[in-house]
Amino acid sequence: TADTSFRLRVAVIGAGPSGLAQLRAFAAARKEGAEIPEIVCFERQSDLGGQWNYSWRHGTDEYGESVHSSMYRHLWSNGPKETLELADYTFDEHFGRPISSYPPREVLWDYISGRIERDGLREWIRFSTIVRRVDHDAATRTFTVVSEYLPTGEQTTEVFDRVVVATGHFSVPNVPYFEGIETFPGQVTHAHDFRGAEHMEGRTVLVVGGSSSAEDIALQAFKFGAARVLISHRRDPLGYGWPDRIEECAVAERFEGRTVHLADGTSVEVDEVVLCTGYRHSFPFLPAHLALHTKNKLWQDHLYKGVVFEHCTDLFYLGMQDQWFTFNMFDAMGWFVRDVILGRFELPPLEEMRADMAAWKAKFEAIDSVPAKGWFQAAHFKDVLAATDYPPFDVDAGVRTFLEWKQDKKEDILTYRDVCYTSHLTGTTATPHHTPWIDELDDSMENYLRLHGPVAAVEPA
Ligand code: FAD
Ligand code: NA7
Repeated sequence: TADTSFRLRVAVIGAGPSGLAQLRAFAAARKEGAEIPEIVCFERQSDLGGQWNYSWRHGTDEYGESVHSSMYRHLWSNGPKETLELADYTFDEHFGRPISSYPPREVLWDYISGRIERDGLREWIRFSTIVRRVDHDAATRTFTVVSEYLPTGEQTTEVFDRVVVATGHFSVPNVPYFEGIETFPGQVTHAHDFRGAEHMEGRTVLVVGGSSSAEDIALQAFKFGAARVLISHRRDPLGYGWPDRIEECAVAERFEGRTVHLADGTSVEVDEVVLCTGYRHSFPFLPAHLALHTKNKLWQDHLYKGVVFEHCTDLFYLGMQDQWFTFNMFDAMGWFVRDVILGRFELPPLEEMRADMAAWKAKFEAIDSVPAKGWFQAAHFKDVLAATDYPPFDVDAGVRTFLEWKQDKKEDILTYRDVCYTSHLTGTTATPHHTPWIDELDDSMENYLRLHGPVAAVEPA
C-alpha cells in the first residue's frame, strides 16, 4: 500500500507576481480542504513583489548581488489596471472604492501584497534568500536546491520533489555594442538602471529601442524637462503623435564623442544615452539542460501550456512569455501548475504534449499584426484557464480593452493614463486621478489616495 504520510515538497523560486500566484493557488486549494504539499518560496529580495518592489539601488545591492528590479521612481502602470486585475482578488476588494485605471507603482505593489497578507502567506516565503543551484536527479525524481541567506552567507541544501521557476525575465539587461560608444563622454545607462529623469532637465537624451521601455523612459524624460528626446529604433517607429521635444529617429550606428551617427546618414549631438534594448532570460542557478535559452516572445518553446518543461516535467516555469496580460495570466498558470502537481491534471504522453506545443508555435509564427499578438496571448491564456477552476475572467474583453488602450495612446500619448476603464470582473468604473499624469510629480500612495475622501461602499459583484 502507498505510504500516505509522504508529502511532496515544492520549491517556488521568486516572490514576484508569478511566484505569489503559485502560493495563492495552493492556498486556495487548501482553503477548500485539499491536502497540499509543503511549499518553500525562495525570494532573494527582502520583500515580496518582484519588479514592483522598487529599489533606489542600481547595479549591485547591499550583498554584492545584481539589483533585481528595473522599475523607476515615477513609474505608473503602462496599461489599464482592468487588464491585470486578479479574478480572485479584485481592486474593489483591496481598496474598497474605485481608483483610477493607471495607478503608480506603489499602489500596485500594495494591491499585489494585499492578497498575500489576507491569506497569511508570508510565512511560506524565505526572504533575502537566493537560490544558487538546482540539480535534478531523474532516477529519484528529486531536485537538490542550494540556497543562501544573503545577510549571513549561510548556505542550505535541501531536497524538493517539484520546482517552480518564477524569477522573471526583465532583470538582466541586454546591452549591445555600438561602434565608438566608448568615446561618448556622457552617461550611458541601460533601462534596468534608470531610476528617474529629474537630472535630464535641459539635456538632449538619446533613447535606443522601439518597445515599452523606450516609450516610457522617453515620456519620463519629457515630463521631467529634457530639452530634446530622440527615440532611436531599428525596426518600426513607435509612431505616436509625439509632443514637441520628443522625436523618433533611425537607429544609432556609430558614436564619435557626443555625435551619434544614425543609419539614415544624419547625425545628432546628445548629452546622455539610455539603452532600452531589452532583457535576457537568465537562470544562473540551473544546469544548461534545464534552463530556457530564449528571448522575449509571446510563445516559449519547450513549455507545455507555457509552463511545464518538456525535458523534465517536474520543473515548471511561470511568466516567461512576453506580456500583454500579466497578473491574472500568472494566476491561471499558477493554478494549472498546482493542478499538475496535485495530480488533478494528468499530463498527456510526451508526443501529445509536443504536438500541442508545435500547434501553438505555428499559431505564434502566423501572427501578422499588433492586435493578432494580443489575440494570440488571449488564446493561450484561455487554453490554460479552461484547464483550471480559477474564477472566470473575460479574457477577450481584456484584449478589447488593450486595443482601446492602444487607440488612446495614438490619440494622445500624454493623456492616455488619464482615461478610465470599467472592470470586467466587478463592473466598477475607474475614477480619474485627482491630477493629470503629466502634472503629477508625487507618485506616493498617500498622495494617490488623498482627496478620495472616506472609503466608498462598493457593491459586491
Ligand atoms: P518579477 O516581478 O521579476 O519577480 C521575480 C522575483 O524572483 C523577484 O522578486 C526576484 O527577486 C526573485 N528572484 C530572481 N532570482 C532569484 C533567485 N535566484 N533566488 C530567489 N529569488 C529570485 N507589467 C504590468 O502588468 N504593468 C506594467 O505597468 C508593467 N510595467 C513594467 C515596467 C518595467 C520597467 C518592467 C521591467 C516590467 C513591467 N511589467 C509591467 C512587467 C512585469 O514584469 C510584471 O508585471 C511582473 O512583475 C512579472 O512578475 P514575475 O513574478 O514573473 O517576475
Ligand atoms: P522589449 O519589449 O523586449 O524590447 C526591446 C527593444 O530593444 C526592441 O524594440 C528591440 O528591437 C530593441 N533592441 C534590442 N537590441 C537592439 C539593438 N542592438 N539596437 C537597437 N535596438 C535594439 O523590452 P522593453 O525593455 O522595452 O520592455 C520590457 C518590459 O519592461 C515590458 O514588459 C514593459 O512593460 C517594461 P527589435 O524589436 O528587436 O527590433
